Amino acid sequence: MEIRAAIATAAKQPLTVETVTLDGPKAGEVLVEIKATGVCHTDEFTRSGADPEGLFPSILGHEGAGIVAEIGPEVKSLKPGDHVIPLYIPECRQCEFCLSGKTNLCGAIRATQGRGVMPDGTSRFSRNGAMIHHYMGSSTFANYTVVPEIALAKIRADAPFEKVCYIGCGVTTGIGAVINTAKVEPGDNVVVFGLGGIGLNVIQGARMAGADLIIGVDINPDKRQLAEQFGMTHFVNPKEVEGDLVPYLVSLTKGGADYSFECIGNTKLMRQALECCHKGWGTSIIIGVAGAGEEISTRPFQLVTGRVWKGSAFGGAKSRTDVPKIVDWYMEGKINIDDLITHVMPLERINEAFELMHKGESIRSVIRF
Ligand code: NAD
Ligand code: AHE
Ligand code: ZN
Repeated sequence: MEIRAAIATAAKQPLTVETVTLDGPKAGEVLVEIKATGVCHTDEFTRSGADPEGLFPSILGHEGAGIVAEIGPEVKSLKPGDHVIPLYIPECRQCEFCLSGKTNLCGAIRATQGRGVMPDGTSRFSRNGAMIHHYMGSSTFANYTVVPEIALAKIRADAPFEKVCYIGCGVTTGIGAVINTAKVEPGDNVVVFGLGGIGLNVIQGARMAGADLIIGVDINPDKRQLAEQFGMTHFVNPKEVEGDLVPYLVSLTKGGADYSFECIGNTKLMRQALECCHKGWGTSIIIGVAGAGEEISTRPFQLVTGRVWKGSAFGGAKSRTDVPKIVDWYMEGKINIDDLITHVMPLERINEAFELMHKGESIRSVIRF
């Protein structure tokens, strides 16, 4: 079939919205009509050329929601008409990772996903006969996409696509990092580096968990008001701090954070996020994605003296199991998504979403098909 998609033709180039050929679903695959998709900083990370796994040409986007249009052979858990959210971390419930109970990183199709193809090693997307890569197993910057059955969460039919698409990455990543990865408890002090589409959800999760101090760190003072609305108790602009940021944060938390979260992708800030943690137990969660070749460092003494470095992908959420529950939380008014979606636009204007992100003027831009 002919579809409309935004193509990342080469690193650093604007996306081009074109007609693309999409082959139908093969065994274990599902054709999804995408109704809405958010634009996450990770899409920009890959578009920029910083992603060591970045492939071109490709159809980016991994924060979508839509309707099952057709199922391939052997698909059992979904039928046409079901409402779904594509999952860049699937949940096969059979692999070593899923069965371990220790991680949400399903290993069933990660290798082919990283090569920009479906599990059988081929792509469903092409243009003038030339193959276009899939992205993160999702490719939601298109009005139709093909996704493996194990990478789709079935959600309730009354949930609005242009809101719950954000659960496909940012909401789950931020809230999940607090609840699943850090396991923040009432009274904990939390420091959040980066108050964008992820960091504000970390703040929302920290408030839900009953954190005491919720300190937000960002160089953009315009992020302050929304962060306070979501539960931030103190705002720190590093540009306004005299001297080093780390001792300032340790002093503000009276000894160091119980938990810190890096939601930017800056390795220098990852170090600061670790070192502002409390001696003996403070844990720092890396959420931000850093570019090819970048490495983190600290004095080993920081770990010897009890600080802990952890990472979190998709908020540690078991995707097919947890995403429908988070959609329920939204529908029951337990979490706020609406105020984080600052811009809605058609696919043809998708490059504006990246410009708004760069100017620091958006939290989430959503493409509505
Ligand atoms: P965003 O652009 O919405 O937000 C980034 C924020 O960081 C902005 O508010 C910006 O002002 C702030 N910032 C930038 N440089 C800073 C600095 N030097 N000091 C303090 N603040 C600074 O991005 P996002 O969509 O929230 O994504 C954040 C990061 O999380 C990205 O690296 C993204 O790739 C990553 N991410 C990871 C996962 C995961 O599962 N681990 C999921 C989604 C996104
Ligand atoms: N391809 C990059 C890593 C990108 C990355 O870390 N992705 C996160 C999700 S970001 C969503 O916005 C993730 O879940 N990673 C787990 C995984 O298996 O990819 C690189 O550095 O190679
Ligand atoms: Zn994302």
